[in-house]
Amino acid sequence: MNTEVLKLNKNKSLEKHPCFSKEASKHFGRVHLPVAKTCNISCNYCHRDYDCPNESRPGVTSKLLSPEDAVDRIYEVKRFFNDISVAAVAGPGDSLAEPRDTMKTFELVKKEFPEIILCMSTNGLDLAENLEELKEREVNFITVTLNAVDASVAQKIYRYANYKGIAYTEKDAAKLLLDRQISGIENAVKMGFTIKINSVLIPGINDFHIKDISEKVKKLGVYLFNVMPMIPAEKSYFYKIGVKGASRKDVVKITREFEGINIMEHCRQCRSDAAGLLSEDLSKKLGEPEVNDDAGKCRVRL
Ligand code: CLF
Ligand code: SF4
Repeated sequence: MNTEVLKLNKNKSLEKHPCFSKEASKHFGRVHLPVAKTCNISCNYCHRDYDCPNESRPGVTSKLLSPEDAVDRIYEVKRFFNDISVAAVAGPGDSLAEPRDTMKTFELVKKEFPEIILCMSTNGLDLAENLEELKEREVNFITVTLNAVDASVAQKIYRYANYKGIAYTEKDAAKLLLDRQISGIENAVKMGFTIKINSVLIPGINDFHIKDISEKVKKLGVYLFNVMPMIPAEKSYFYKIGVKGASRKDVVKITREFEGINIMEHCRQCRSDAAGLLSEDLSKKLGEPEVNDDAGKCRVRL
């Protein structure tokens, strides 16, 4: 495909992606497919009885789906709202902690719904090594949750990281995660993916550092920057030690001065099984997801 056609396709997709375009969010919906069961890191604002707060409101239970169920889920959602332009994997664990189900899901969805845009969110630890496969599966939009660009700040946010079978803790975990995240983002931009960065605003932990994150991601060629106020998850480490949540107002106060990067202002901090328009989550209309043994729990990848 020549560059012009590629550019045109990219812009066309952007115009239809409800998260990457505020205008699109008025007309088009997304469906999240909760197939990612495990996680490869430990964030201090997370508790594993809850959905991943990186892309979901904590405190809600999701049904885990198999890749085959995920296709059925799209048919089900489309019965209520047909203008679903995007299908995404966004938890409840990390999409790439065990990439097999995530990749299979993208493959099956693309086969059944070739017109649907594929999207994925990840903490970025295992991103770089999965980019080729994501490209092959035509996943054009990726979100990376990047909560710090300095290891001393990251160390306060993450407890450990499991990478290629080795468990890292403390500063080693923070350094490794940062290194993998930056290299994943850099390579993804080079390969033509459209990248959004989510940063969770954690009062007293990284609020003074959000500007540094924005400067770094600007340099990396990221398309969109989304700062999300932390919603304290009960039982999480931060909750236990009394770290307070942030508000939308706090986000606006920090981001309104930022220049040279697109700032997302319409994020809904969706559940990992969210569906429909961003403004009206259909997952509630579809009824409480049937609870299975794994419901709502994302496990650590060992
Ligand atoms: Fe889902 Fe995220 Fe893709 Fe959108 S959500 S994986 S980019 S399709 Fe959107 Fe929801 Fe905000 Fe995420 S409103 S939490 S930014
Ligand atoms: Fe962090 Fe993993 Fe929890 Fe998501 S599921 S918030 S990446 S620990």
